Amino acid sequence: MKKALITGITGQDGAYLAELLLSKGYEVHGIKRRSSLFNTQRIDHIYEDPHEKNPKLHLHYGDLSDSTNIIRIIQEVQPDEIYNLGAMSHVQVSFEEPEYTANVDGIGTLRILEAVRLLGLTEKTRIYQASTSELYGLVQEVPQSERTPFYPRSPYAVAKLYGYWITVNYREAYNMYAVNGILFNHESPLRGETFVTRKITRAVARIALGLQDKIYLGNLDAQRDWGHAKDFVEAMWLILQQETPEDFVIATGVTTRIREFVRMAFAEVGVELEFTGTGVDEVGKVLKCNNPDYKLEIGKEVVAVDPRYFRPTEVELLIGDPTKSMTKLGWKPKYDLKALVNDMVTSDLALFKKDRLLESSGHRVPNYYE
Ligand code: NDP
Ligand code: GDR
Repeated sequence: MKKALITGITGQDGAYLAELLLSKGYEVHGIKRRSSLFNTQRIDHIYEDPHEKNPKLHLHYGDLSDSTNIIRIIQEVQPDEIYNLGAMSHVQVSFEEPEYTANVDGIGTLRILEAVRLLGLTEKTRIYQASTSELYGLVQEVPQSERTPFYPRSPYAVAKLYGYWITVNYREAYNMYAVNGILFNHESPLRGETFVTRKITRAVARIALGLQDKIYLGNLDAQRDWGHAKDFVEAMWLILQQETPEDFVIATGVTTRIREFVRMAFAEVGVELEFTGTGVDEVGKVLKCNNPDYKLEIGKEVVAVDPRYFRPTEVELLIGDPTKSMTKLGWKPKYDLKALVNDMVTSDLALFKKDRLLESSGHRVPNYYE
């Protein structure tokens, strides 16, 4: 039985990857951070009582900023595969926490590689580094492939640039199976609530159910190549199963503006939007409401722009070229953007119908604004 260690197992990708590896018969170990409240909601459904015989999923307390902790866990687990998914992953927050981001996303990667080397596991342990399309930053060429030059545009992307190159360097210097998956944006019902897609699908569900009036967003013109996280974790696994270690771009090859994602999400609840105005004065209003369950007034303003969500430096256009992963890995996504949006809105509607029920029976349900 193969053993895998996942950093960031409590995050979106960690949860889907853990599920995938368990289904393939792996023993899965994950690193979770200590927090003052339970933080394992995304994996609770696959976590067994540790007192049961032979559990297949094991959790270890740890942090990518703590090298002794990382060394100890890797020594104990002796993993065949490490998926380094742990990171301060929010681009805008990285402008507010640049040093922490560099430590965890940049040096954290070095800590994993160096632990494997120091423990004499270079031949046994394969390492996957969660690299990102944010490395491309300011557009150099489109579509972006494994050969496109990098131009990072945020402290997050600069930290990930270090993670990318230190992974390449350890592969070349020590002959390790250490590889980068350069993944374009991927989303799901498990996506963190402050990333734009989930912020939108949550708001659409809440507005349709009468729990919220409108959503405030930042740059509506940015373009992203969005896939489904379920498809993308399959690619992570494939990248570690090759004969020779190589880096791969994982993307759908289709790009869409934020505004269009908003339109598609509202369409899922039968609401047609009309956008008027430009820049900070742009608004989205209800043009038609075709679903009798959701009584939204025609002309109601449901989308507005708030400049606090603008970034000091923005990545305007991402569109990936997945040719190499499709030909060499045989990887092909099952979800297109419409199916992704449908999955997310359906899930958020179910979530907030429960909230509405609680509210209607007198319980106070908190909302989290970002
Ligand atoms: P999430 O933000 O959902 O999850 C991040 C995970 O990292 C969480 O488990 C988090 O723990 C953990 N983490 C944060 N800080 C630390 C730390 N100091 N030490 C150990 N663990 C830490 O991200 P995703 O699942 O979306 O992304 C997974 C990885 O892939 C990240 O590295 C991200 O940068 C990268 N990536 C993501 C893409 C995407 O579109 N989703 C695209 C390309 C790359 P906690 O739950 O306690 O916060
Ligand atoms: P991104 O994702 O920065 O691409 O990083 P995010 O969803 O945060 O932003 C995408 C684009 O939407 C614009 N935007 C907004 N973004 C947020 N979060 N909130 C808003 O209100 C808003 N309005 C407009 C942004 O300006 C941006 O252009 C994600 C993360 O998962 C990274 O960890 C990962 O590496 C990259 O994807 C690939």
